[in-house]
Amino acid sequence: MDTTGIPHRPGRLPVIGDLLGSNPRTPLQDTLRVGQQVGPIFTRKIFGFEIVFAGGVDVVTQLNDETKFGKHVGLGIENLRAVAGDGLFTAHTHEPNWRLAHDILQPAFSADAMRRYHPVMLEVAHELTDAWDRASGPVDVAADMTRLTLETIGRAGFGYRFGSFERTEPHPFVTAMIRALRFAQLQNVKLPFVRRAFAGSPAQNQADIATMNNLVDEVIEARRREGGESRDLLGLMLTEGHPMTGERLDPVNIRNQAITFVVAGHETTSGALSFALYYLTRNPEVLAKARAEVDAVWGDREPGFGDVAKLRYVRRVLDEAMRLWPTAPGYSREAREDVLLGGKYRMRKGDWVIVPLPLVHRDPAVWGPDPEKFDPDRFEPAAVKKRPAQAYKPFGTGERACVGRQFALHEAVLALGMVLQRYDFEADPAYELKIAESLTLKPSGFTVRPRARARAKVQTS
Ligand code: MNH
Repeated sequence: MDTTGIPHRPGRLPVIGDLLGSNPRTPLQDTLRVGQQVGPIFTRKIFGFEIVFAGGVDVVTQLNDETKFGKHVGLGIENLRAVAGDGLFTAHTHEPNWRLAHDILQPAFSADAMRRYHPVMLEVAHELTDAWDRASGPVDVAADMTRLTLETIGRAGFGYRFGSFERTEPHPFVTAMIRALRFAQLQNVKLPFVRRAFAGSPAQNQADIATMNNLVDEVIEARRREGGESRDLLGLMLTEGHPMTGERLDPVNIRNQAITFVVAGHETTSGALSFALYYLTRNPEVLAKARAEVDAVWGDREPGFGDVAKLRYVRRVLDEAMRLWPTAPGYSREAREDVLLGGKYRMRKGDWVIVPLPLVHRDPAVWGPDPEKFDPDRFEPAAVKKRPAQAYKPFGTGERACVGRQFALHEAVLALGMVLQRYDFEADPAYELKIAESLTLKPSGFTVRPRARARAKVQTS
């Protein structure tokens, strides 16, 4: 798009542009720094390749208008098509498979479906607490939350056990997935030697994609052989047609969806849980309040399906953690027609901009003078009602927003409630929050020492 007049970081250089302010390991955090310095609409340019970002609530309200803008599949997401093809997350909205899969899979995220997933989620949460009961020292929070969420989507979605809590090394699928995602993301790095140093070789990438495809194909084959009535994600994809036309998903698309759901269905939730626990250990009064809620609502009982949504304060803790560190940290919006961005900058049909969510979620015009402060009360219903609707978008926007939102929230509130019910946490007071960026965000190197609470004799049925 025509970027004339859009502000950028001071000190932009000829040829390399803003390269000196950028680290290939922390593109998002670099972008936040620029946005906080330069303003709600800005560009970053590296070697003649210039990207427009919009982080103010006003301009994002314009961008989230579905009549004027839609999801743009570009940059990192476009690169991911090598891994996930036309799966839901990486599909262009105009590809017929997007609507087809969206409509077929919607029932997998209904309230009824959540009720069916609850026992599975509970079983996996118990595997986490079993592991923490046995732990003699500090546990790596992000690693264990990743075990929890991977295991949950594997079992609830596909009836597949990764065995995450029995392994010391990650499942081969996970190793391949992490490398393939990094490879895809780093294809945007403009300096070839830097790209190769961080991303690994194309041959390795081909092998990684094959590893992922092979496992998914095996799981699908096994289900086809065994049949069964399961109405999980895989069951719906294999047996259901479109509710209106009866059209079915083709086998290649089913594989793309399977990889999409495993990837999209665990990293983000795991990061959200990890940040929530981080903020709980840093804010003792918040932790006390959250625990008091769990004790009052659940007591020592094992939570049933209906008990999870009753943890309103625990949910606010998660909401607030995802405000500061939305683990899917942004999305792109593409103009459906010629428009003026922010009333000033000309966008032609097809031009696109990136919305870095941590900037939107810190806009002082909406979030007040101290947006960095962790305060779950920001999500009390009255406070939410006072804010513009577009000020908080951790699950994206419009028809391409997250389908897995209810799944993630049920899983995360359940797991957080269970660890609050069961443990006191001792965290290293010297730990300083360090954010690891991949496709998603996670606190890196954050550990806690979980100790069984004196009163906790939680009944297990
Ligand atoms: Mn999820 C899309 C965030 C959990 C499956 N997800 C999105 C988008 C955001 C997002 C943001 C929109 C991206 C874009 O516009 O380009 N998702 C999250 C967060 C969590 C999360 C913050 C957890 C916390 N997501 C989940 C879970 C699943 C899932 C769990 C599956 C079980 N998400 C998806 C899929 C899409 C998506 C599939 C793509 C939907 C579509 O475009 O039709």
